[in-house]
Amino acid sequence: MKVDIEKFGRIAVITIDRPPVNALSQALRKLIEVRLDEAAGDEAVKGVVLACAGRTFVAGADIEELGEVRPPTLHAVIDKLEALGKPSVAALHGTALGGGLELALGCTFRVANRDARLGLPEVKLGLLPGAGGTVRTTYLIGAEATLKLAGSGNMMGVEAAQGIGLVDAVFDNDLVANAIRFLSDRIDADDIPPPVRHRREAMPACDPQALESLTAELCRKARSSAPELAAQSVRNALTLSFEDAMAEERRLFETATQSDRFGALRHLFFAERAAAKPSGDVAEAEPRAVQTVAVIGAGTMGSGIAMAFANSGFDVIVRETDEAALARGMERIADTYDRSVKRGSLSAEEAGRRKARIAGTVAIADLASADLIIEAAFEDMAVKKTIFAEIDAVARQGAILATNTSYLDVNAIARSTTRPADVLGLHFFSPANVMTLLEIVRGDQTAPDVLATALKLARRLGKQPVVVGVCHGFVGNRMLQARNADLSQLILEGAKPAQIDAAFRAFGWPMGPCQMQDLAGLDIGWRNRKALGETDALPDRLCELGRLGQKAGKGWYLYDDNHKPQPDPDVDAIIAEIAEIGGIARRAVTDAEIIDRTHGPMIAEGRRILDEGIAARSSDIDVVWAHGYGFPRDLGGPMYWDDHLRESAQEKKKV
Ligand code: T1G
Repeated sequence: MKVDIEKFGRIAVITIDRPPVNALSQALRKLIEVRLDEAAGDEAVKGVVLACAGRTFVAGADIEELGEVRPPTLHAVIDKLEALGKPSVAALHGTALGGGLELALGCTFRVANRDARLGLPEVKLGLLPGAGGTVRTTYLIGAEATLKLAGSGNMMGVEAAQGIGLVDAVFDNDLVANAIRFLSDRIDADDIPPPVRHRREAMPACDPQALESLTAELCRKARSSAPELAAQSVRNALTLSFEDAMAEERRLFETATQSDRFGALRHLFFAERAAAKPSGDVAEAEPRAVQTVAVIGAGTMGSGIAMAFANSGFDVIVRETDEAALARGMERIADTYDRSVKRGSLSAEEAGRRKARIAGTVAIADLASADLIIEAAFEDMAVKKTIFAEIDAVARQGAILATNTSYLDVNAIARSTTRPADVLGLHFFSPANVMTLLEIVRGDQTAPDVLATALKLARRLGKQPVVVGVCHGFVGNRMLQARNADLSQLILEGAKPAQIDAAFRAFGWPMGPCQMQDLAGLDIGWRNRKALGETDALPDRLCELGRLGQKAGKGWYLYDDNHKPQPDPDVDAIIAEIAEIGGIARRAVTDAEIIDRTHGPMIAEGRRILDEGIAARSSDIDVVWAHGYGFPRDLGGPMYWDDHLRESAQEKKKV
């Protein structure tokens, strides 16, 4: 880690260098202060360029150190930068995020590489910017634009940033040289604005009502109240003095860093990166090259997987057994892209490029050129073994053969080929072109370079990978079965479906288990139980009565034309009848009991999964649940919640 200073005539260039992302640790802040003092004290220096080495400008404060106030604070460094008494320019490349953007706001100007991006992602950690990001930014670009940035945590491109005055110039290359020239020209033209803290008068006007509705929308999208923090601080920037607004921002920030929510979100931040990083023999292995991907099956999963790869620039071949099925699959893909274009989330040109990357075929021989073949056929072991024997016969040497199975034994599938080392599971979650989780199922014989390839593919697909071992349902679905195992009993004892779903939503889930089963179709569980020779009287009865869920207009609930779930007295009658047959006395069931009897077994199953080595880390399980099942991120994942938050939540309930 170092901070260099070099003079180019009257301009001093200070270069920050702390791989991998120039995160602002306490030690780094000290080194920056030393260089700022040097520049301030050198009469020959008339201007300062602040740049970074490596792949990005400062990507924020060091998240590891957040919550510990260790001088010099970032505030102090930015204040020193502003008080240089000489104009300065931040030269932005990569991702200038959080404290990095705040540092840049301490400069007179900001210039950037055309492909750079800026953001205030603190909200994704349950925080708000803590070093002027809601105050100086509001002065520069206005309250609404600031809240959009700080309340969503999304990154912004530099053209857009320049359009709202966050960036003063954009360059295609030679960033530092251009920054030096930019600053020199401004000095020569005596065109130097005051520090950002003094630009409040020029602040764009703001409609308070628009701010309120934007805040509500941001909280809804985030499924969290965290955006409220940034909104409050932006409002302070409009009404308080700079000093008071900054003091309030600092107070809100320090309080937020002590919250359970921040602890949970920081846990997930590092857990996601740990899960994605190759380790052991996989870290030593060289990933194989993959450009052409074949997908077997063009149903819901197959078409979603095909789009996921096409969206990331791969060439895709979709194979179905007959022309009619292939046509349906290709039509499903085209319709999905057309809907995205209609919604405005994708340009017609980009949709055309993505569609053009997906070819269809019924000839298994056409898969011979594929680097990776993913089977997404019917969830039946005999069907999968037949398919793998077929593709084993045509696939080129070195091709990777993957199954998208949600539950089945990947080792048994691998044994149906002559190349078990090339076989693994790639368990996508539906819709595969949207959901971020990818369970990478490592078979007993899967080669390390095949795992390394899968991890590299996940990054290119923008997926969150978790490597899991082979067992029925791997990590997520195995624990989901445990979570729902007592559901019928709870309902027969007295907890209605609507109460259970409401208790889950109050916990933070986007949807409860009964509504989720209606959405997916009750017949999925019914088919699985029959395949295993098991019964579950209540949902079995619903299925026998054709109450298969939302697609049938009724399941646990009755559905109106807008698919809105309504409690159904007929279901209450079915519950009462089956409870009576089973001699189950009905009683009031508390929400706490509902959570205990669903989340308890799920977490116990997670502990068994760890003991069996199916998951390498407890935090991997949290990542599976946060990305694949909507476990509330503010609670860190099921294992983190059980280890750190469950007791205190129960204590709070007792008060
Ligand atoms: N602090 C510490 N480590 C960080 C870090 C950070 N801010 N950002 C990344 N890392 C580590 C990460 O753990 C990984 O480590 C390596 O860098 C590569 O990261 C006062 C309080 C910048 C877009 O939230 O979004 O500023 O695993 O795998 O995919 O108001 O990292 O290699 O050991 O993610 O290329 C606000 C978080 C902080 C940005 C790059 N900033 N980082 O993505 O690499 S709070 C953020 C990212 C703050 C101020 C507040 C991404 C990235 P390892 P990576 P990437």
